[in-house]
Amino acid sequence: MSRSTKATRSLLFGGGAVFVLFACGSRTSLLQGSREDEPELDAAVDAPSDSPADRFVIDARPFTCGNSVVEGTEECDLGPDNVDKPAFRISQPSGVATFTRPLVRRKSVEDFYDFSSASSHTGFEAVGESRAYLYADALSSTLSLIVTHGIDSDSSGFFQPHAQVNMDISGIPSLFRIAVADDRASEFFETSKTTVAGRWVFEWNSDGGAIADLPFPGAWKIIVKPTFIEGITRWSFVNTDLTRIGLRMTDSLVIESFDQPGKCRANCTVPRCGDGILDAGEVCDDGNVQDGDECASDCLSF
Ligand SMILES: [Ca+2]
Ligand SMILES: [Ca+2]
Ligand SMILES: [Ca+2]
Repeated sequence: MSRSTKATRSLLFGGGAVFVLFACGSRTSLLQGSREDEPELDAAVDAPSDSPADRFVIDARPFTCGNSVVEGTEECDLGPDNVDKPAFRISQPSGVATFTRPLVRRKSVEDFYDFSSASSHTGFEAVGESRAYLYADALSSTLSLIVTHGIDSDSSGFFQPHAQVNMDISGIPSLFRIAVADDRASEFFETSKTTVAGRWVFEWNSDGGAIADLPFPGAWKIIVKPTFIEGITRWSFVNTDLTRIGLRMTDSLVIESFDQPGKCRANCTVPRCGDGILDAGEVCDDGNVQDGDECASDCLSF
């Protein structure tokens, strides 16, 4: 079998589920990288013809992301090495696993936490619920982990029953600081250079705290091991789009940060700054490479 015939057959019978219909002239892009290998194919497309049927070529060859061949609109295809590698991932041993992004506000984590009346006032508190999330301060491009339990009854009117929660947080990069300990330092405190413990008892208010100065971007893996003793019946992680991801209360929460993007995503696109996806190694990505807006042109600061 000739080289060009073999190449053609691999395109024709590659097992793909996607068919591309386009006019001649697009075909060069479909064969990107193989022009030198297949002069006959290009010549057949580019040669002028008086036949109406030849002026519009319908190409119905299938292509498949994941077959290690760059075809059609694919930017890359590394076969089994295609991988999604966004900046943050959360998971639990019992099953939940999803990519996530921090909440972003233009205020310090202390101002966002807004501690008063023995409680946080972030707007994400809920009766009987413990919540965790990553928080990015757009003024300083710094990252924090926030945990809160329950709600302030004075300001919300909701009654938080008597509750007791313990959390043991490990794997914290060693330059962290406890930015907020709600209510007091004896309730949320360092137990080593990489571990923090929370021991909270509360009623009619919330409890929790914030761990600040996490490397951003960074490569780390923080594990939050909770013990819900009483008064809390739900645990969740809050996404940047304010969706709530339910967590199993008897399981630990694993929060991972990545600083090295993959070379090719699972959908055969190349991770890059400005594509609107928060890839590993990026602090932000607002879909452009311009300064002076929500994210700097290099995606490394807000
Ligand atoms: Ca492919
Ligand atoms: Ca990106
Ligand atoms: Ca921008």
